[in-house]
Amino acid sequence: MTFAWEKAMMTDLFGDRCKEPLAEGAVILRGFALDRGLVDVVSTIAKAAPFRHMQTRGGRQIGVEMTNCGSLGWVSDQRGYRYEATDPLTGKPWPSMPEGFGDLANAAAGAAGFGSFRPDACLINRYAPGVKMGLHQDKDEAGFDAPIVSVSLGLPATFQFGGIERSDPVRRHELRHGDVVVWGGPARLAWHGILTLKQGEHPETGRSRINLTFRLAGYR
Ligand code: MD3
Ligand code: FE
Repeated sequence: MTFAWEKAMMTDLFGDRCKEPLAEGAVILRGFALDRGLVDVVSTIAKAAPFRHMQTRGGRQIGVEMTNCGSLGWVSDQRGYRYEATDPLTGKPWPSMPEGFGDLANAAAGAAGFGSFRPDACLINRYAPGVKMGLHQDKDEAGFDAPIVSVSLGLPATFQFGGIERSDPVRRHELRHGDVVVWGGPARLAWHGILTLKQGEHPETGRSRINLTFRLAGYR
């Protein structure tokens, strides 16, 4: 539970020097997710809903390994992309959203200047060295009013961030362990991707990068 006064204090206490504006509606909160034990929580979730390579509509395997928590999870298979309440691998509901995850996403949205954010979906992506995520837009959600909050853990990655048009120029930013990015308003439908992950080893995640993406995927 986060009280309104707590949220206001956290918003103030997270210094402006840790905030890097990317574009209108998009800001990096450097180190916002440090020291919250998130990697251990991801391990617990992955015991119930293992990381897996999903398939694309065209029958190809996605290089990033994925799982989800929350009432909705992002899935991809030969029928396409969508959100589902059930994990197709286990036939069970996705693990529930840990309170610490929801509170972190809400606090990050607040620090970025957005109002109350209670995501129903957390997609968990795992990248091994050599894996990338090509430029795309996130358009599988029921609405685009809410922001998206993303949390980077483990090995650093180069994030590509463009504009609303596929042909808009793209800028690169390094995302490191503990960084949080909040995307909303005019940035919500921006094209984005992750360049091929470089080799490396991180004390908390080993030879991998983990990204948590919090979304309001269903209808309110
Ligand atoms: C900008 N994930 O899962 S997070 C994705 O690091 C995804 O795993 C990347 O793109 C990753 O869809 C990037 C940063 C991110 C997430 C959503 C966005 C940036 C965004 C939505 C709109 C604009
Ligand atoms: Fe995306």
